Amino acid sequence: MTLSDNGRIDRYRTRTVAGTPPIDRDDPTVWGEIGTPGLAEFDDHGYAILDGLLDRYEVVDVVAEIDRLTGDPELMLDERVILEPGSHRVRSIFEVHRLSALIADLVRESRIAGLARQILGSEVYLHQSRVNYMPGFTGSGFYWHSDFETWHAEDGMPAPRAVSLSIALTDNFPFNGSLMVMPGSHRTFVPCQGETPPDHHRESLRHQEIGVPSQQAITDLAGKHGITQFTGPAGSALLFDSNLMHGSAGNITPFPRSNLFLVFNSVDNTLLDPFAAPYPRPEYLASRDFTPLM
Ligand code: 6CS
Ligand code: FE
Repeated sequence: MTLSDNGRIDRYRTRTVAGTPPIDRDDPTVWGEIGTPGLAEFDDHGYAILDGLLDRYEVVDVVAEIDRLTGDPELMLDERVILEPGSHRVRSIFEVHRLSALIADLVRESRIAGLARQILGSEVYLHQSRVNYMPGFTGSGFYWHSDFETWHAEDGMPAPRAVSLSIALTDNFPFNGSLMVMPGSHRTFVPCQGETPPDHHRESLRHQEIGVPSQQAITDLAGKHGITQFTGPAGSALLFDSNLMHGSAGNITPFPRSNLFLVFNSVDNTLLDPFAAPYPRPEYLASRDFTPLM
């Protein structure tokens, strides 16, 4: 246990100048009843695949909603829209639950928010929502990272008591940039070397350079846990722990890949000041409205 720069006890110290070795996570993964079907596996692997979470009609509705958003020229000037590096194509749109009533309603449904409540053993609120697009031919990937490392350092999330749900809106093949995960890696916290510069967060969403683990740490984790990939038809989903090591390669196929990404945090794990950044990121990346989803 060490102290963060502003003197708080910090069990997940990261972004130091010199770098520090990986540590065992001392928080649980499943905070609810472990006896609930499927939760023991989630606890072991740090993720679960949900086949057919949305049916094909629901996928069509969500995709139409997102096409409406990307077709809105005014929204394209909004800071919530992140473009691909070196192009004008949309990479991510954040806060989609505020831009779309259909998505807001979907998030609250018990088959969605209820999953997070079961794992986190408490009421939950939405920490972040986004749509990620990986266009065909030119889609660039996301380098290996733990989401919790960023949320802790830059958003002030105290503990890895959050889960992400990535709902496939297109088919995910092994060859169109689908997400790779290291099963079981959620039990290890990998601190990243290098202080967080001010105002880097938008660039980091295009191409992450701060908050990336060392090649040695990735090599060790991959050697211990191996790598698997989430593939499946549109409507299937991946539910994963906030500290699971994951990443994706680019997409040179003609088949685009998009997903709706929702992050649920426990109401008992609400954000503080950042643990390793000069100031908090904007609310469209890290909500400070902690109202439970009902
Ligand atoms: O910024 C975020 O909240 C998430 N996105 C990226 C590209 N990295 C950190 C975290 O997963
Ligand atoms: Fe991520």
